[in-house]
Amino acid sequence: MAELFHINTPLLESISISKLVGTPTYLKMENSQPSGSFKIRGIGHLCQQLATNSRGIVCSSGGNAGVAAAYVARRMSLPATIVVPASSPQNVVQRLRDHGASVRIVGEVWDDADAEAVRLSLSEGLTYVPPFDHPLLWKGHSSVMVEVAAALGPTAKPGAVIVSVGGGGLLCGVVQGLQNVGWMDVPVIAMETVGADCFNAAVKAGRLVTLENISSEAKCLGAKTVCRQALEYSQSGEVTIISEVVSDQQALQAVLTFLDEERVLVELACGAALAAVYSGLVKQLQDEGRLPVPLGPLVVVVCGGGSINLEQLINLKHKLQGS
Ligand code: PLV
Repeated sequence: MAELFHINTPLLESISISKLVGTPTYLKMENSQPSGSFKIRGIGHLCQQLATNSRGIVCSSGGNAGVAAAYVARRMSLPATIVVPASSPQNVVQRLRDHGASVRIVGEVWDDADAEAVRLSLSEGLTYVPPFDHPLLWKGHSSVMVEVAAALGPTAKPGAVIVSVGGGGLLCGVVQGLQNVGWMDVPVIAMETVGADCFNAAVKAGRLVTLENISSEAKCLGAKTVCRQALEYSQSGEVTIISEVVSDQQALQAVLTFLDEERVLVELACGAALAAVYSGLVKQLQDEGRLPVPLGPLVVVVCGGGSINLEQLINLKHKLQGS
């Protein structure tokens, strides 16, 4: 069996969130992956399938996919080139270099960096590693739900699973994981921020929508177009996907509350998922009859993310809250 790069992360009950929401709430701590986010699950799997005889990999990323790709490439003794947009913070670029990756900074948003990564893969004969749109990524990500099912045991079933959506890779992986464990009747709450809401726009329009720009500060949710599979799952009727959008302010408040209550720092992309509980959205969905009352245990995928440190958190707070 191929070596795994990701770890089986803890599933922790949050007493404060459980109290707030009125149902036991479990945090799947993907922030504790070796690369700091869930991305290593899918990227590890994809690289093992596609890159064992490669002369090197090239990955486009808002940050976290790149760190996962650089980590995996180092473990596989492959050279890695990571292409990031100018919006990726310096500490992420430094981390990529610390993993031995060569970093190119191209364009303003992920879509620009991706075009360059595709070009490089063709011109240099490198294996292209996409951050969210590939069946091998979704298969790798699906292990997150298999672990949740094993940790909760055969008698428990979640009332809902909450995830953040950027390009939709995590969402597709979670849906496949639900399929694998026979939980297709568990609704998924898919969270985005205003200005990085390409999935919500697609769901509303009933077709893929390309955003004009990414105005959210949650740059790691900043793909302009969601992957087709995510939209197809939402239209398929096989699974209920509730698409919701929060403001950057709500995502930031969630990051701050999570830091205070759970003593874990995550980036804004992850704050979008946490805002579903902290901003009262779950309660609102129950009031609207879109989630049952009482609700079974909630599972929040704490997707993690390294695009944050104390200084950036303080800057974001100034920018978004004016304090
Ligand atoms: N981030 C991607 C895409 O960026 C990247 O390159 O790292 N939570 C965190 C912390 C993330 O970094 C991402 C994706 C997501 C959630 C959303 O995952 P997705 O793209 O699979 O929906 C532009």
